[in-house]
Amino acid sequence: MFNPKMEKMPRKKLEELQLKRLKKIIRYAYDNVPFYREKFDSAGVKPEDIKKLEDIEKIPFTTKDDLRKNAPFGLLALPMEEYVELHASSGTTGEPVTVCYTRHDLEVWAEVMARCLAMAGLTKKDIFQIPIPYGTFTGAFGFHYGGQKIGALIVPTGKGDSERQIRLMKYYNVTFIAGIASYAMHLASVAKKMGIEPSELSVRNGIFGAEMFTKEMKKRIMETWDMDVHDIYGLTEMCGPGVSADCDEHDGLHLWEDHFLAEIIDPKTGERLEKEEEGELVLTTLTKEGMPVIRYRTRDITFIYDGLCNCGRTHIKHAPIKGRSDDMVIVKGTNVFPSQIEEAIMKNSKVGSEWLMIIDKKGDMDELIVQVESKEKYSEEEKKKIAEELKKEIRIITTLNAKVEVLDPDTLPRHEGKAKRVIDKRK
Ligand code: DLL
Repeated sequence: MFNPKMEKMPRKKLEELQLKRLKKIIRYAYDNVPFYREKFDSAGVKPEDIKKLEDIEKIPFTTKDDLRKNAPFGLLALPMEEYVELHASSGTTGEPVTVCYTRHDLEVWAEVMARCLAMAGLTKKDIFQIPIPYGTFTGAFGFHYGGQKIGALIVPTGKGDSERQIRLMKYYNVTFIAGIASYAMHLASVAKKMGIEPSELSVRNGIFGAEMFTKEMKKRIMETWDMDVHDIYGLTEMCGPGVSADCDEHDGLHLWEDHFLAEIIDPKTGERLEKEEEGELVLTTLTKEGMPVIRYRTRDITFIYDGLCNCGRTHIKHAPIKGRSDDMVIVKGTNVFPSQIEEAIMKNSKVGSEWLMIIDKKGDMDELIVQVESKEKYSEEEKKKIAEELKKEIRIITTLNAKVEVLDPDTLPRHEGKAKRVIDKRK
């Protein structure tokens, strides 16, 4: 563990610390950010009304729209000269959101990232490759700062050029990689084309996130690379990657509660849900001084586990993110998450790792088309057989009758950033 004292802190002490920090951050946001003062005032709540953790429910939510309307610098709590770095969200769902960090904020980010990386097995003996663009996207810098804090040797290969990534991985005997889940599979297929078996490289651990990836995809990455795979979650609004990650139990992600306060709400009513109940994750930064974010609606769907983890860490765990509530599509009145489609198709050993779901209208009816690459080039007859198998599995998981098209390898578009899996032509 990177910080055993904090990671194993007894629950009672951890909750006392959270309450102390919550009171402080609410007061701080009220006094220093006009947006929060107005928001709290219009809801008739004052900082002194926060007496216990549950009192956070009295405070209104903050949404991505609020952050956009006040972008780029409208939510800063301190004078400009206090800030040393800026990042922005990837803008997958619209205008990017900008966040500014003070030195203290960067220090907290490095700390939570170091905890996640150590949990995934990173040590100072590792050679750690970061094949993520270094830019306004938070990914690369988060892994970089956390890796440096641990003392690993970082190989900052940055953006793109997959062949170069593989060449350098081999040349430097890289032992640990980080990145975006779908890119790990893309790198593996590039390595194979170069005549290199990914499992024969020295990479033994990987940590991936930034997009939903199912258990099935995780298993594929593990097998293809012969490495252990950890899931890491985060979002620009909180810091970037580093909010949570999974331990060696591989059953849920520990969320660093000394820095983030988590709630799960019903996305429709906004009401607070109990542990084990699935809903939208709402997060509050407890220690951010540059740009505190209070009761932020992440749109990410998950649930919080009840009970403590066998690994000894006391911080709560949440289930792997099922998807974003805005990723959910309604097809013929049925709610479908891309993760359900991925779960259904990745079970089939003949399909590759690239896939796409397209929703269209056929007359008045919705039509769900799933395109998926096969692992190898198959005959038309064989492809039809695979399509039938996939169709059956999709029906079991979603109840929907999809049209499945099995395509040859390397036909679907590749992504160096987050994968785009859904095209809704009805919009
Ligand atoms: O994607 C931060 C990040 C970089 C996390 C690298 C992990 C690794 P944003 O661009 O602001 O930040 O996007 C945040 O990505 O609200 C989720 O919807 C999604 N996301 C992030 N991690 C995961 C994950 C980065 N492990 C948005 N599983 C979040 C599923 C994830 N979705």
